[in-house]
Amino acid sequence: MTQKTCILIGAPVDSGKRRRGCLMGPDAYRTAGLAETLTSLGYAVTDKGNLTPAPHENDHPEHPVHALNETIGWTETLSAASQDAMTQGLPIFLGGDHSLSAGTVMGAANHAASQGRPQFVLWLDAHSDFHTMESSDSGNLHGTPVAYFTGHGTFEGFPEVKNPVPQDNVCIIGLRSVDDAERAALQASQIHRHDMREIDEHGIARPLSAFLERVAAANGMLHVSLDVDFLDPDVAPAVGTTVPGGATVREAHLVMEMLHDSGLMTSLDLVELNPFLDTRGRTAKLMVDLAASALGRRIFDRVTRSY
Ligand code: HAR
Ligand code: MN
Ligand code: MN
Ligand code: MN
Repeated sequence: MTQKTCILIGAPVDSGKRRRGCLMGPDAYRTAGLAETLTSLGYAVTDKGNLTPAPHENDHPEHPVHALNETIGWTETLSAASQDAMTQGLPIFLGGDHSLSAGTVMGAANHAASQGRPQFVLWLDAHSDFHTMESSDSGNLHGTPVAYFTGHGTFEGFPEVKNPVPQDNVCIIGLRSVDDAERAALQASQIHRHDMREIDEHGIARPLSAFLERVAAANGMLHVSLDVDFLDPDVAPAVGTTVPGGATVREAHLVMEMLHDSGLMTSLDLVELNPFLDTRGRTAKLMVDLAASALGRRIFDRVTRSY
């Protein structure tokens, strides 16, 4: 059997919002032992180091959209890197704020299209990130990538989205902070959305299984985007946009374990980690543990019933 390859790609994107610190994310994941952990699980691991944004015009500090040109530069870099890495193994993007997913998902979707396969996206987040540049009050582009890669809104200046991900192929789990304009747009969309109220009532496995069955039935490729704020801030404090009432450690691990069992995940983003806000690396370590679960680490063997 050929050894599976994980490709680590550092995406120190810090342009998607005003509070700084996500640029330290990739090195925090390295310090927390991501590569060593994946190697111990039997993967061949390649670390491509940290990327830089494509050349771009300087940003105007008064522009209502924060660091627009820098984010456009990142989208160009990351879409190319993502499409390329998809031919070499399973890319894991070490963020960086969530604006990076504009590029990573677009690159994955371009690759999927070249294979004649549909692209699906699992978005694990407190937020829906479905603003357009026009609807965003904050002007923070980390609140917009889902709109971008589904082809909703114009996104002038950004690379053209040649293979938009169909709304029906996107599933958001963990929602508990959605702005009014986003809510209206989401309700008019085909995006599958599962808020924390639903998770509380019915558990997290139900919507995830239903989604994974659809991905499998369509022979789809699956990009998973894990935002630190999907997790409850009590267990994952290192994020600028904490929202109380998030996923527990076990809920998050269950999602990752089910992803591994499904064999469907083809690319992964780890986003919004702000190591400047962490306490002794606990959030970075939890994110590494979650990635390990998604790639096959088991604490308990369900077949032999032994540790
Ligand atoms: N909806 C808010 C805004 O657009 C907050 C968006 C926060 N996004 C992230 N990633 N932190 O989910 O400004
Ligand atoms: Mn997000
Ligand atoms: Mn979020
Ligand atoms: Mn659904």
